[in-house]
Amino acid sequence: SAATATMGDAPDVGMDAVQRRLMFEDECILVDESDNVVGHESKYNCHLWEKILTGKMLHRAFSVFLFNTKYELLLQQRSATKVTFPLVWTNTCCSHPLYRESELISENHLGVRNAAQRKLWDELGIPAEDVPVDQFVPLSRMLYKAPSDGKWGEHELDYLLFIVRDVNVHPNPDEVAEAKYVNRDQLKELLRKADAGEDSLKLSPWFRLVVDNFLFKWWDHVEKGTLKEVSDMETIHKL
Ligand code: DMA
Ligand code: MN
Repeated sequence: SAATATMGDAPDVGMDAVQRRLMFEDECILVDESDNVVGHESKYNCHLWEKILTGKMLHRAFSVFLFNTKYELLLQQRSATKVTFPLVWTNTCCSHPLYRESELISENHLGVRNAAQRKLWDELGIPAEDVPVDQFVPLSRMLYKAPSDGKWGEHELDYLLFIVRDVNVHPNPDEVAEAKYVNRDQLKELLRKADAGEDSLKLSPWFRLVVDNFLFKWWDHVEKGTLKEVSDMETIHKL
């Protein structure tokens, strides 16, 4: 239980109340390396590095990349109160489909699409009607593991979802410190600064993996309107 897990656990005492609630309420979907559902586990346990090291906490996640019709990508800086990866810059929105009927639907990846729509509203105040579930283009899946600070980390099978829409954005300060659109040159400048350690700018490890492996080639297809041609939902990239 929550009480047992946190009892006498000094580092959790300072955990933000909103984030703590999500840590225990959100039930993540455990998968094997082929993305078969094998169980479920609290968001809290899924992100404890000590448990991740057992290899039993691999869970399903998604990363949304939202472009406006000028083909600029919306980025967010995670809030200071996030338990994992606070204040890092990353793609538009990331989270987990939850262990509930509406988010477990495998047909056409509808469960992951529903979760993406839910979290775009939660994190960025983007209304559901601005991001219809059929407008997400699932491009691929990647498997990665990354430590955060202290006792936290990620081990995820991450669905990469692209969407091109002009939307209303009202960031939720519990989740997002800042949100901004970037074109390719502005993103390259951000990458340069992060690499040089300038302005204490940090990028999330999963965003970095997508940038280094896929993003610029997929951006061409965003601009040409040919994203569906490069979608490959058969391969799971182990990065
Ligand atoms: C988890 O994101 C998913 C990825 C791809 C890192 P998160 O830590 O932002 O999850 P949540 O928004 O549910 O806290
Ligand atoms: Mn996760």
